[in-house]
Amino acid sequence: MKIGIVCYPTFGGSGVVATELGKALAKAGHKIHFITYQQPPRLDFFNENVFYHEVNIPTYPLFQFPPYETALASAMVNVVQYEKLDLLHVHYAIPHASAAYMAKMILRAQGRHVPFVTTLHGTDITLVGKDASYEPVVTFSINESDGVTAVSEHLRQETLDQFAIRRDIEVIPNFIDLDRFKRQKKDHFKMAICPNGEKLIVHTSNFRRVKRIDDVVQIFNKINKQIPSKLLLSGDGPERARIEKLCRDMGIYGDVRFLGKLDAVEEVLSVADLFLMPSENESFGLAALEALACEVPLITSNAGGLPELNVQGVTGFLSNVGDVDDMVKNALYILNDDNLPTFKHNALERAKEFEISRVLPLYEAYYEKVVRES
Ligand code: GMT
Repeated sequence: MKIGIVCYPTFGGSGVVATELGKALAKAGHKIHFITYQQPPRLDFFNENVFYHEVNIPTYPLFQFPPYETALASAMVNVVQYEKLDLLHVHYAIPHASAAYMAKMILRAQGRHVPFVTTLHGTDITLVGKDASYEPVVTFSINESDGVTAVSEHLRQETLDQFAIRRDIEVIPNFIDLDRFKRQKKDHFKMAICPNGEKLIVHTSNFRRVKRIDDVVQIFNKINKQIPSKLLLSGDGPERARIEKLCRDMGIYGDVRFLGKLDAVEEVLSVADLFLMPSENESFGLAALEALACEVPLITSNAGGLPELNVQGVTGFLSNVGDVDDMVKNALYILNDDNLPTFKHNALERAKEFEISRVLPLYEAYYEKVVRES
C-alpha cells in the first residue's frame, strides 16, 4: 500500500510509534510517505520505500499564530494527489485528524477518495482533547475518521466515556523492536556512574507535570537511604529546571544525573536496575516497554493503561498515583539481590509480547479493512 503518515516529530511517545511503524511498514514493502513539519528523530535511515515531505508553514505579519492545520491539510492534499496514496494514517488527534478530514473533503471535491485512520495516543484525549476549546473538533474528527485506533483498552474506554463517539475504536498497543532495544554490555558506563556498586535507577520522559517527576525524586531519595543508588534522568521538558532545583535543595544532586534528550536511550537502560514511571496518567507507557525490553523491572503508578503493560509482582509493581511509600517498599523488594534476576528475566519475557513483528500485522489488517469498507 501507499500510506501517508502524519505525526509530531518528537523524541518519544506518539512520534516514535508513528516513525517506527512507518519504518517497519517500509521494510515490509509498503511505500511510506511521512508528512511532518520536521524530520522525526527516529527517521534516521535510508530505505527505498520511505519518503519525507516537510510541511511548509509560511508566516505573515498578520498571523500571530501561523495556520499550521491549513498548511498540513494542503500538504496532505498534495502528497495524496501526486503520490496516489491509498490511505492516510494520522497519529495524535489534535490537529492531525481534523486536518486529514479537511484534506479528504478537498480531495473528494476533486473526485479522489482517500480514507484516513486516526491513532489516539493519550494526552490528545486525556488532557488536551477534553478541553472545551478543542472538544467539538476532536469529537467530530474522531467520528469522521474512517478508522480509529487507541494504544490501550483504557484509552479506548476513556475516549468512549469522555466524548460522544458513535463508532468502533480498535485497540492496537505500542510495540518494540527487540533488535534495537536489548540489554547491551556497557559495564564501563555502569562503573563510571556507580563506582561503588550502587544500584542504578532510571526515569525517561518529556518532563511534563503529568509524569510526576517530584515523585521520581522522592522515591529515589528514600531508596537511596536504604540501598546506595544513583538516579539517571533522561529527556527534557518544562519541569526539568524545577526538578534540578529540587534535587539541589534536597542535597541529592550529586547522586542524580540529568542526561537530556538521548538518541540511544537503550544504552542507558542497558545498565539500569529499575525504571520509575509514577505518572498521573499514561495511556500506554512506551518508555516503560523500552525498559522492559532492556530487562529493567518497573515501578509504576496504576494509572491509565499501565496495568495492561506492567504485571503486578511479575515485571514490577503498580501503586496508586502519589503513593510514594508503597513505591519505595516495592522498589526495595525488587532491588534485593535475591529477587532482581527474576524480575529482569520476566521483564524481557513480557516485552516479547509487544514485539513489532506481532503488532505490525494488526495495523496492516486494519488498513486493509478500512480501505475495503470506506
Ligand atoms: O508521554 C508523553 O507525554 C508523550 C505522549 C505523546 O503523545 O507523544 O505519549 C503518549 O503516547 C505514547 C505512544 O502511544 C504512550 O506510550 C504514552 O503513554 C502517552 N503518554 C501519556 O498518555 C501521558
